[in-house]
Amino acid sequence: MGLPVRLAAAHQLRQSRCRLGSFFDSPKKPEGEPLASACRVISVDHWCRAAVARLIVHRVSQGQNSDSSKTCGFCKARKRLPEELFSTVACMVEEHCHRDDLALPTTNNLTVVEFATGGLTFMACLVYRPMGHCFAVMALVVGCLGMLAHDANALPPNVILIYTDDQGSVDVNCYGAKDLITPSLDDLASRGVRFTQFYAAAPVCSPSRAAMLTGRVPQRAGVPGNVSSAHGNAGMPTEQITIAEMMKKAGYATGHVGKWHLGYTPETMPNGQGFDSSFGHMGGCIDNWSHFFYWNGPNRHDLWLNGEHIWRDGEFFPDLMVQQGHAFIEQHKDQPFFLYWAINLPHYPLQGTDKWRKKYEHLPAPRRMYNAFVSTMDESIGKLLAKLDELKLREDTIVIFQSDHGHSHEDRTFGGGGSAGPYRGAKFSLFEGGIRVPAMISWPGRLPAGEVRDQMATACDWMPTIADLAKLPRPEQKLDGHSITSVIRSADAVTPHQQFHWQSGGGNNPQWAVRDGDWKLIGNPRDTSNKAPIEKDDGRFLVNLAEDASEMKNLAAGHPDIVQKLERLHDAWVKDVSN
Ligand SMILES: [Ca+2]
Repeated sequence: MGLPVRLAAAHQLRQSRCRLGSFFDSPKKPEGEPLASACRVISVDHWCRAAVARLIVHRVSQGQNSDSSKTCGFCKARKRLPEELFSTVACMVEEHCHRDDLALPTTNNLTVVEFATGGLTFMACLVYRPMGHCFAVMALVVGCLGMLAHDANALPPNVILIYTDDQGSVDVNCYGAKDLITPSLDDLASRGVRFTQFYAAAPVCSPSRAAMLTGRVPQRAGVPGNVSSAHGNAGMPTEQITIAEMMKKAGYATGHVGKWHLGYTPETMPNGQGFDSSFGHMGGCIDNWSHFFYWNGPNRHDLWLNGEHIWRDGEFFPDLMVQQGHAFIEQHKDQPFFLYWAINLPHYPLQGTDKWRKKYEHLPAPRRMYNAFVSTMDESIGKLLAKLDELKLREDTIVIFQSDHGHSHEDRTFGGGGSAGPYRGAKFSLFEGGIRVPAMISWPGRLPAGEVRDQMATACDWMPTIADLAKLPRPEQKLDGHSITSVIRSADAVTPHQQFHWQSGGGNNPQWAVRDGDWKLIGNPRDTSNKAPIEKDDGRFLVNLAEDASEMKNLAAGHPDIVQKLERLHDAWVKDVSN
C-alpha cells in the first residue's frame, strides 16, 4: 500500500474510531514505564508526504542519542530511534490490547500519532492486527515507524552526483573498454541503469558543468564557453538556479567536493551557488600533489575550503576528496543530503598511483598513463561509495555518474590516452566522441538494476529528474532538460528529447550541432580525434546516427532538404537562447 493510501486510511480510521482517538488523547501511564507527555492522533489529510518525511527526519535526528538509541528493526540503520520512544509505543499498545471496550480492527489498519516526549515530538505510524499478542503487535508497531520513512518512499532520498572529467565515451569496462579495470563503476552499473546515448551539453568543462547544474543549455545558463581559472574572475551568473539551490530550498544539506571551474569570486564560488560546504579547486585543473594550477602560472595555488584558501602540501587530492566526501556523508547521514562530487579525474595531469601504473605498464603510452589514472579514479569512487554501504544508506541514496565530455588529445595529456571507441571526435568536438559520455543512475530497490537504456538523454535532464525522484519542486526558471524517470524505468519509454542543440565557443563561425531524431547536423565541425580530415565541403556535416554512429561519411550533399530543416531548427534555437 502506497503512503498516500496509508495516510488516507489513517485519516479514515481516525474519523471513524473516536474512542481510539480519545484513548490516544489521554494515555494512562503504566507503573514504572516512561510515557509520552502528550500523545494524539493528528490529521494528516493535508500533509504532503515529503513534509511528513522531513518532519520525521528533523525530529528523530534532533532527538537521537547514539548511546541510548537503537536501530529500527525494519529500516535498519537509517534512523536511530530513542529507546524511550520504543518503550512508549510498547506501553501504549499493551494498554490498548488489554482494553476490552476498544474493539481491535479485523484487518490491517493504520493510524498516525504524534508523540511528545523528552521535550521532542515524534510521529509514528501504527498498524493494528487482530493478533491479540502484545509482543507481536509491539514489534509491528515499532517497525511501522521505520516503514513510514523507508518502505513507503517517504524519506527524500540522498543524492550523490559524481561528475568525472575528460573521461572518454567508452572508458569504463562495462562500456566496452577491454584494457581498463573499473570495478566500482561496473558495480554501479550493475546496481542501476546505464545509458548508451547520453550527451554532455558541451564538449568542454565549464559549459558542461553549468548546464548540468542548472538544467539549461550553456547559452541559457550564462556559460557558453570555459570561464576563467584566475582568482578574482566571476563565472556563472548568480541568478542561475543550481541543483544545490533547489535541494537546499527543500531542506537538503548540500556539499561540493572537487573541481568547480564555474567562477572564482566569492559570489560565483560554490558557497555562493547553493552549497553549504565546499572543498576543492576553483580553476580547470591542478597538480594533485601540490594543488597548484596545472595549465599555466606560475604561483597559482588553488585549494579552497568554504571560500578560504588552504594548503595540504603533498597530500594526494583524490584521497583528500574521499576524506571530505566521507566527512560530509557522516555529518549528514540522518538528514537528506546532496553531494556534488566533481572529481577532477582523469583530467590531466595523469597522476595515477604506483599500484595502477604497474598494472598497466605493459600497455603503450599514453594509454597506460591514462588507464592508471582512470583506475585510480575508479578506486576513489569505490572508497566513497563504500561509506554508503557501511552506513546502510545505499537504498536511501540516488547515485548519478557522468563524464563531463569526451577525452582529451591535448599535449598535457600526452596527446591522448582516452577512447571514444567507435565514435569520431574528442574534447572540443561536437562529433559524438566529444559529447556522448558514459552515464548511470543507481537507486537500489527503487530503480531497475543492471539495465541499459538506448534512448537519448542529456546532462540537462539531471535537475528535473532529481526533482521528480525526490519529489521536490522544480526551480522557477526555463529548463532545457526533462525528467527521464520514464526512460530510466523502461527501455520502451520514448525519449523526452526529439531534438537537442549544442554550440561551442563564440565568434562569427562557432561550431554547433543539432540532433533531430536520428539525424544530426554539425555546423563548422572540428575533429580533435583526427580520425579523418575535415574537407572543404564539410562545413555542414550531416549524419544519421541510427545508420552510422561513426560519423565518417558526410551525407549533406545527398540530403539538402534535411540540412535545410536542421539549419532552420538551429537558427530558431539560437534566437530562443539569445532572448
Ligand atoms: Ca572536462
